[in-house]
Order: sequence, then structure tokens, then C-alpha cells
Amino acid sequence: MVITYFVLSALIGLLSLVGGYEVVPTIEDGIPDHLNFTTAPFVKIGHGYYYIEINAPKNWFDASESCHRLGAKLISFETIQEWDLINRYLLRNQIYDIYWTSGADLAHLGKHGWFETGNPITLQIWYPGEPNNQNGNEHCDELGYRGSSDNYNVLNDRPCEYTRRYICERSYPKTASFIIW
Ligand SMILES: [Ca+2]
Ligand SMILES: [Ca+2]
Repeated sequence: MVITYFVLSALIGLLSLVGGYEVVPTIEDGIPDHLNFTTAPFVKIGHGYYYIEINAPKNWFDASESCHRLGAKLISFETIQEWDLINRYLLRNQIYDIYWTSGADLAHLGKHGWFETGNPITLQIWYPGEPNNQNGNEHCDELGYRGSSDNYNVLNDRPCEYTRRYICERSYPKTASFIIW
């Protein structure tokens, strides 16, 4: 990203030097609709961009690596709104499965956090009685093993070696543009 800014700044500088143009750079959040820019395989849900792997189940580590190869990370629910939006999307599209999230207590046993953000899981989106670290072997957090009363998918800790489908999320895109006058 820093390199992108550097190249852009260098280009703008060059244009203003060579042509005597007035150059007005802008950086906006998101992607303007008129650009018709495809974000596939990521889908926009709320303000975020997500990839929902519905075919190939993988263990938690492999799922994490797979997200990174897409330039993304296993999903972390920072807000209850994000969790709500993902659930609505899964329900609306009738996607019923179990997905790895970035939740884990691998760094600090007994303390579940979002591995990809480093923040603790503070949302009350666990199935009742979870995380229970059954057989002392459950350290990665899946979404959707059991639903709440309204069919929303909730969290449960599982052995990280279990294979699950997974959801990746990408950081919110920005659009850099400049007007040459
Ligand atoms: Ca998130
Ligand atoms: Ca459990």
C-alpha cells in the first residue's frame, strides 16, 4: 500500500512538472458503483468484503493460509452488526454449514481471541456452555455448529485439526483517483 502511494505521488509530481497541469488527488473509502469493479470471489456484505468457501473443508491452519493466499484473513467479528449481517447473508442464501473463524485460544490457552486482530472475543455469540474445551483439545472457533433460537449461527470451540469450510474477509478497499487539469 505504501508503495502504491509512493508510485502515485511520483506520477502526480511528474505530471505537474512536465505539463504544468494542476493535479488534484483524492482517496475515498470503498469502490464507487459506477466503476463496475468486480470484487469476485469476494462478496460485499454490509461494509465488508468476504469470501465464503463452500466446497473444500480444511483444518484451521490450512483455512487460514488459504485466506492469506487470497490476500485476506479468516473472519473476525468485531461488532455484533457484522455477525448479524453475515448470518442474514447465510440464511438468505440458504448456506447451512460450519465455518472456521479466526477465533482461537492458541496464543493464550483459555482466553479466546480473534487471532487475526489480536483482540479478545467479547461478543456474546457463543452457544450456551461454549467454549468448553471438550477433552482439553478444543482451541479453534467454528461458526454454525449449533444455531441460536432464531437460527443464527453461533460459536463453538473445536479441535483445530477438524476440517471445516471457512470464511475469509478482506480489508475495506479505498479508491485513489486524481483529476488532471
Ligand atoms: Ca471483521
Ligand atoms: Ca466446544
